[in-house]
Amino acid sequence: MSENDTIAALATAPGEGGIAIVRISGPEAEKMLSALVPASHAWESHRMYYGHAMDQGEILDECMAVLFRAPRSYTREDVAEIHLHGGAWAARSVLSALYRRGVRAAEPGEFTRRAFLSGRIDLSRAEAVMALISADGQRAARAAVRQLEGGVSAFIRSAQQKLISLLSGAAAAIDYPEEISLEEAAGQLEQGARRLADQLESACDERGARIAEQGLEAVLCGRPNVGKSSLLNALARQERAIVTAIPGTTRDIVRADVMIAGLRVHFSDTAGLREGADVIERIGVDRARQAIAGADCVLTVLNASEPLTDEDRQLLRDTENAPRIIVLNQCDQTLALHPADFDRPVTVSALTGEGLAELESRVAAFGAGAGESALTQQRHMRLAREAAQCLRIAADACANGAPVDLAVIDLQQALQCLGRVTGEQVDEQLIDEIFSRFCVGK
Ligand SMILES: Nc1nc2c(ncn2[C@@H]2O[C@H](COP(=O)(O)OP(=O)(O)OP(=O)(O)O)[C@@H](O)[C@H]2O)c(=O)[nH]1
Ligand SMILES: [Mg+2]
Repeated sequence: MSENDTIAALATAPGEGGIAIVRISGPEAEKMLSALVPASHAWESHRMYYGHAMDQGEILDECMAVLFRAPRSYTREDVAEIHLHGGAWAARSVLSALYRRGVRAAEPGEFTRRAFLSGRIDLSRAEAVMALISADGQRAARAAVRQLEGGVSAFIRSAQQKLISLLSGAAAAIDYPEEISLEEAAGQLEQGARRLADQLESACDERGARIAEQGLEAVLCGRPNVGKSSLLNALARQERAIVTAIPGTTRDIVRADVMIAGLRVHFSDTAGLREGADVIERIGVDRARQAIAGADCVLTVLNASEPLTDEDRQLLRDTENAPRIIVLNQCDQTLALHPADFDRPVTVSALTGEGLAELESRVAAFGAGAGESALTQQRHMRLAREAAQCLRIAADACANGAPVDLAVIDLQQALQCLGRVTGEQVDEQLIDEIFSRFCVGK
């Protein structure tokens, strides 16, 4: 794959839509634009023109077109965009006319890859572009925008500077032992390395990053017939799970996705927990237990109109150490349970909708702060942890009286890890791997 030929792709999502944008990047972009959108004017950069996309004397579509001259463009090359009416045909015809003229079809992520290779954005920003495209909630999008604006780059740069100053302190002690004693240097290095390792580790919030990106897992559990399925339907605002007055109605896990305050929440309704059920229901009960164990938030549902049963008490004990909310359902009926007897319960009625808004905000509270740590991408967090580990090895070596030069090797390794986050130190294979996850046209 040559890096300086001219490439083109559909930049908007395929299918029906208001407009379809064909994007062209490379040295031939202006020539191709002039060939496909004949005009009597010269193409002024960054200006939108009205015209017609033409091929072999035939009008393909009415269009708007714009040229971004290098280096003020997405890729830093000449970039042209032809905005056509949405729908497959016009865009496909324009693209095939371009390919016939020798333009190459862009690989997934190739425009962003060029932006990276030309030095316009670093690797963490390129990854942010992809994260933003795939973000489906406000949380995930906000984290991606922060990264796109250089939040990750700034954090990594400041960590690199601290590391470099540790390294230069060590180098000074090695070169001028008469001025700085090696013990003193080792002491400073140890302290500084531990502090930086702490900072790097606290910048990684894996749970929060997962919740922001993929959503919060909330599981409804309780004995049969307390109203779990009814609650799921009320929260989802649609009839997802079957509701009947027969205990043991739900056997498999039923899921519903709900957006609460910009956070995606995956609610799972489970089989009512009880002993001695039939084979199918027992499997359901096992699945329910597994779901509870993996949940970010457990809704322990009780029927407020009935006194507690042994099963309820067992469930309250089983979920005691889980991130849980006690839900007293069926509050539209005469209460047999007193909210004051429970730890911060939410009183609701799946039937009337009472208390549901409070329940939602209590659930969303389990996602508070999600996606707000300095690093939110798996690759970045892995590298930051690796760097922190190298720093701790260096600090331990200093504490054990090892020569300072030895610690320097670990510090340099930590520096390399950080360089891989922003892409100063990357190999071709990693770049290929990252950009191949993009969609075509980005
Ligand atoms: N009055 C009243 N009835 C409710 C409420 N929630 C559920 N019910 C009724 O309680 C019965 C059981 O409801 P489900 O939602 O199927 O209960 P479940 O916990 O999913 O039961 P299993 O699937 O058997 O474990 C149904 O007849 C519902 O109509 C409520 O808030 N108020
Ligand atoms: Mg049910």
